[in-house]
Formats: sequence, C-alpha cells, structure tokens
Amino acid sequence: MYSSLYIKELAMSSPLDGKVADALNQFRIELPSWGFANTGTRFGKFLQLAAATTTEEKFSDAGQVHLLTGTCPTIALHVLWDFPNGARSAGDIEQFSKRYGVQAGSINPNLFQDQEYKHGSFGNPDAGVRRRAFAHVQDSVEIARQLRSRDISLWFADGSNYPGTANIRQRKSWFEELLKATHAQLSPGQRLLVEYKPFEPAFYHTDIADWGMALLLARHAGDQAKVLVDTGHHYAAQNIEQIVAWLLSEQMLGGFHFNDRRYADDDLTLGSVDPYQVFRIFHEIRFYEWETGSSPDIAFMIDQSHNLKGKIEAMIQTVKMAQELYAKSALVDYPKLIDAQNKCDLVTAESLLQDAFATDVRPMIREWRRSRGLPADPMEAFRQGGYLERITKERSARNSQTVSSYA
Ligand code: RM4
Ligand code: MN
Ligand code: MN
Repeated sequence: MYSSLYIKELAMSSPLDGKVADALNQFRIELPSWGFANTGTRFGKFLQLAAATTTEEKFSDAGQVHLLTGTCPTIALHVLWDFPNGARSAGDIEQFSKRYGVQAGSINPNLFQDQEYKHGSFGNPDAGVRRRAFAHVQDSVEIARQLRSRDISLWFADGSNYPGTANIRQRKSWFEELLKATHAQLSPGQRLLVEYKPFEPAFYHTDIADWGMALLLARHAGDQAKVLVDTGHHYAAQNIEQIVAWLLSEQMLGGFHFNDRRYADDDLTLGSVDPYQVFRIFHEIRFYEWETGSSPDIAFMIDQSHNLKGKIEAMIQTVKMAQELYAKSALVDYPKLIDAQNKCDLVTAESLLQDAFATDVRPMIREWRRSRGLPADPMEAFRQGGYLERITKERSARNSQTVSSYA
C-alpha cells in the first residue's frame, strides 16, 4: 500500500517528469569516432586491448552506446582516419551505418597531421600547401554529400610559435578567401562549422583563436557557416555561456564539441570537473528557445579521447551526464526567472538556476528509459552484456602490436 504522502509526492512530481521527458525526447548527442580508438597524450599511448582498430569497429562501438542510451544516432568522422580511400570509402561507411545502426554525422577534414602542414594549412605561406589543404576540404565536402551528412566541421592547427614569424593579417585574408571558397562548394542543406582554439599546437598565436574570429570568418564565408564551440578551447575562467548567449542572439551558433577540462584542452569526461558550467550552457540555449519560440539547429557533439578509462564506458558515462544536465536545465522556471531579473531580485533569480541544478533527475531519466524500452541503467547493461569481453578477445592481438611510444 502506498502512503498518501507518497501518492502526493508522485502527483507533485509529474509536471517535472513531463519536462524531463520532453527534454530527453529532443536531446541527441554525437559520438566521436576517434574516441573509440587508442589515443594518448603527447608523451605516449596506453594501449587498450578492446580499442577499435578499424572504422568498422568504431561504428560497432558507437552502435553499442546508441543501443543502450537511445541518444546517439550519429558518429562524427575524421576524413584521414576513417576514410582510408578518401571519397571511395563512403560506400563502406554506408554499409557500417546499416549494420550498426548509427549514421555518419559531422565530417572532419584533417589539416594538421601531414608533413606539409608543418607551417599551417589555409594559413600556410606556401600557395601549393594552401591548394592542397583546400583540395582536401573539397574532398571532405564531397564525402559529406555522398553520406548525406549535414555538417563539415573545420578545426585548424594553424598558428605560430614565435612573435614576428607569421604575417597575421595576411593569414587572416587567406582564411577568408579559402573558407569562402569552401562555402561555395556546399549543397543547400549543408553547413560549415568553424571551430576556434586559443592555443595548442601553436603557442604564440592561432589563426582562429576565439569565438569573435570564428564568427567574423563564418559571416564572411556565407550564410551556411556557423561557429562551433569546443568547451575545452577557452582560457580558464572564461564565461562560455555568455559566448553561447551571444552566438544564439546572432544566430551563429552551429554546434558544440563537449568535454571537460581542468587546465586547457584536457578532453576530460563531460561534467567531471564542472557540471554546473554545462548546465549553464544548456540553460542559455533553452532559455533562448523559450523566449524566442525558435529551435536553433545546434549539433551537440562529444570531442573526447579517453586514454585511461575504458572507451565505451567513458562514452556511456558522458551521455548519461549530458542527459542529466540537459534535463536539469529544462526545470528552470522561465516566467519566474524573467520576473526576478526584471525586479533585480538577485537571490530569487540565482536560486531558480540553483534549484533546477540541484534536482535529482536520475529517477525520472530511469523512468523515461524504461518507457522507451531502454535499459534503466545503460552502464550496468553494458557491463552485463558481454560486448566488452567479446571485442577484447577479437581485438587484443591487433592492439598489442600497436606502437605506443611518443618518440
Ligand atoms: C582539436 C580539436 C578538434 C579535434 C582535434 C583532434 O583540439 O578539438 O575538434 O578534431 O583536436
Ligand atoms: Mn574539438
Ligand atoms: Mn580540442
């Protein structure tokens, strides 16, 4: 027999349940193919026997995460790493999508690994290297078209290490020219996402160092270009949600690369260091949607490579955390918030965010999962499911042969 108090609590919690369920029904987050392969730090790799060694295995692992969470229908692909035969690999990718139930998501050209790019790609003083970089981006747009992928996501390692060694204005104009030329290659439904990063691997200047530079370049390129915010690509203490609010109001927010960090671009698990930061970002997005009645097209993506945690577990943990924080952000009472803001009632306004953040949404999420035929606890289901044991057996020989040294 339920006590009347319990029944009262249930009835009181139902509007919250509805808000959480609506938020989770909307929420999708893209997995990075590179997050399933062996990666490391610049000092070396710690090899995992279960890590994916082929593009097909990356699809298989991403398929597991989607199967258990129902929230990750797409996988971001890196052209150099996932398309060994360039555009000709697109057919294989389509097969993998069918086999493993995840579609190709954003397409990421690689403009930083080849020897030619030692001094940059779009910003390289050598016109031949710039042409080569542009040709690679053109191929990437073509790959995206073949796979019906909407977003081409550009991150540049371009920059310089010492004052006076690069003509910053000249490089800016090369970027303007080539991003515009890239935009001209897009089909109507496609988008160009421009990512920024203040340092690393270049340590004196990077050509697209912050959101303002990315915004100017995207505007110059054309209507289908938007800014991509990688949460790890900011100086410590920077107010990322303010950047998000500004990009929303300029209708220039294209997507996110989510990860957490303690110091710089650490690529740690989302929400592991500062979950309130991510909650505040989600809040700005939902508040904007509520106030304007619009639903901006924002690609939520994970950009994390875990070299210590098990890769699939770390992704499941990330997706669970992302869902929790997104669901919490759906609990902010906007009419009350606007009223408190207008009256300059600081404590009430701030508390509305804090109360939503403090709500334990996990029981509601478990309920939502059950209602969708998903395991109530995807991590537990993964640990019980036997997938990890199977892939460890299948892949360990190949993984133990991989070179792990840094130099
Ligand atoms: C960069 C950036 C890019 C990612 C590369 C591998 O720091 O975050 O998005 O593709 O790393
Ligand atoms: Mn990124
Ligand atoms: Mn990064």
